[in-house]
Formats: sequence, structure tokens, C-alpha cells
Amino acid sequence: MDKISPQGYRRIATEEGWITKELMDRYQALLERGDHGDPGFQSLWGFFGRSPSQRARDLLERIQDMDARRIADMDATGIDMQLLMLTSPGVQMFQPDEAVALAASSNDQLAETIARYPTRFSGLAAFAPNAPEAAAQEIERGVKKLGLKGALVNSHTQGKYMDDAFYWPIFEACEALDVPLYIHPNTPSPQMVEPFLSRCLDAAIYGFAAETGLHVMRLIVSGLFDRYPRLKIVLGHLGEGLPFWLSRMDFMHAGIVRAGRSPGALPLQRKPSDYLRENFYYTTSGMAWEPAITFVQQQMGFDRVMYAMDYPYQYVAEEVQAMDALPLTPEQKKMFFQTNAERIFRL
Ligand code: 1DF
Ligand code: MN
Repeated sequence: MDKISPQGYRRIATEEGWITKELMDRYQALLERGDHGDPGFQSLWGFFGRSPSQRARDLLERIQDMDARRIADMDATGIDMQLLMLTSPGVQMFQPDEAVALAASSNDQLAETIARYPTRFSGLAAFAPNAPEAAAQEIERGVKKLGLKGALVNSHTQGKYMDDAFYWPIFEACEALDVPLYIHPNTPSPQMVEPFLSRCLDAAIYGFAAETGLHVMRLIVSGLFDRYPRLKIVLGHLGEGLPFWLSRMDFMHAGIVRAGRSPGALPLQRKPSDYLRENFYYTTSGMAWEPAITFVQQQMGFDRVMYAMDYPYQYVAEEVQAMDALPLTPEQKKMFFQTNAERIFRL
């Protein structure tokens, strides 16, 4: 397990995508029928699932391979371990009964994959947000029975956001189990996606961050973290832009509350930025850019920022080399690549 890597730390990549054959078949069926009501999904998986382009074909192959091909890609880039999560939007396209069954099946398959390569793979549990009680049970099964290290949600579920009390059982389960919930992007919800689509801004180029940042802000101002103060959330992409907003969000939130401007914005026990500093952790997925990483480390703490590649979407060897060259002390670099992930996900 603790093979010593020549660079002095194990590289653990913490937002790595995969998909089951079963789920890919269901995606293809949804795309075929076209009646799923999610233009963002159509745009994203209409491309990756059906485009004859090299990028889409490579991605389809890589994302479904859970054996030699993936391990070879990890070896080629010096990745010791991938923390796997069911790629976006996961099971969240489906109605509750089907989503619950698909989550269980994918978690079983993930556990089997990890059992085959226990030193190379770890993973987070998928769940069906639209069936919160079943979701809470599945997260518990995933953690206690399958050895998964937390749970994963791909932002909105069919246009619904998790600040509603309907979803409380899910947060309660994560807090009680003391495992993190990774809030991964989805394409913007049907309510907001329209102006993104015509310029192809709906996915990782920007729309993901707009959607997921909004979702997180809704959670914060709803008072969710006053209700579940020990809840741990992980965000990819260096926090979806939110670390850049810390000062302004506090100023504006205080003014909104003081003026009693909206029943949807009630007083909080802490400043919005406090929750982002105290309840959240950050991964670099797809943001292999020194100035941005340095900023988030300085603002959020060196113990809260972890490396992620975002395989197979951002499978770029040069980025790993650039991360090795970050201006960090040897101790900070080991935290960044290895020990923060080991602590936060209990690897
Ligand atoms: C993309 C990027 C797709 C990320 C993803 O899942 C994803 C992309 C569908 O490039 O379209 O997870 N990402 O996290 O940056
Ligand atoms: Mn991702």
C-alpha cells in the first residue's frame, strides 16, 4: 500500500470519472428518445456519447475501462491512486426507483473494481437524490459494507437543488457517518441552461462552475451548515470560482439580511465565507494553474486543497509535471498530493 514513490509522495487524484456499461446504455437510450427534458445532458452526452470525433471516442473508451488501460494511463502520468466517482450526471437523470437501483448496482461494481486493485483505486458512493431516505441508506451501505469513502452528487437533480428540507436525510447520513459529500458539477439546470447552449458554454468551460457555484451558495444561505455544522463538502475545480468571492459575498449577504430583503435569506450563525473555510475542501481538477492554486491554498489553508486530474476529461501528463513543480515546501507538496486526501477521505 505504502510503496514509496521516488518523488517522496504518492500522487492521489481525487476527482476521477468512470461509468458503468449499464448506465452508458441508459444514456444512449435517453439520447435516442430525446424526451428527458434536460438540454444540458443532451449537449454533454450527445457529444461524448455519439460524436465521431477523436476526443469523444477516446473518452468513451477510457471512461468505461476499469482495468489495464486505466492503470496504464495512471502509470504513464505517475498517478498512484484514483478516487473514482460516477461521471456526471450519474443516476440523476432517472426517476427514483430506477435511480436507486442504478446507484446500488454502480456502487457494487465500484467496490468490485477496488477489490481488484486495492492500492490503485478508491471511490465515492453514488446515490439517488430524488429518493432521500433510500439515498441515506445507500450512502451508509456504501461506506460501511462496500468500503467507499464518502458520497458524490452531480449538482442539480432534474432542476432541483439540495437546499430544500426534502434532502436533509442525505446530509444527516453524511454527517452521522462523518464522511464527505463531493458536490461535482452538472450542466446548468433546465431553468438556466438556455443562454449557455448556443455558444457551447454549458459544460466544463464555464457552465459547470456557474451551476455548481450557484448550488453551493444556495446551500450556504439556506442555513444548511447551521443545521449540520460538522458536514464536510468537497468541491472540485478549486471551488467553482467561489474562493474569489469570499469578501463580496460576506458584504452583500450582511446587507441583504440587515435589510430583511428576502424570506429566502435569513440570518446565519457564521459569515458565508466561514462555511467555505470551515466546512469545505477543494480539489484542483482541471485547474492545473499555479496562481489560482496558490490563491486557494492561501485563502482556504494548505490542509484543504487536494490534487485531482479529472481523468479522463483532462488527461494531460504535462499538468502533473506542472503540479510537481508548484512552489511548495516538501511537506506542503506531500499534503497536496497525498496526506490531505488520506485524511479527508480516510484512505
Ligand atoms: C467534463 C469535465 C465532463 C468534467 C465531466 O463529466 C466532468 C467535460 C461529464 O470536459 O465536458 O466531470 N470536469 O469535472 O471538469
Ligand atoms: Mn469531473
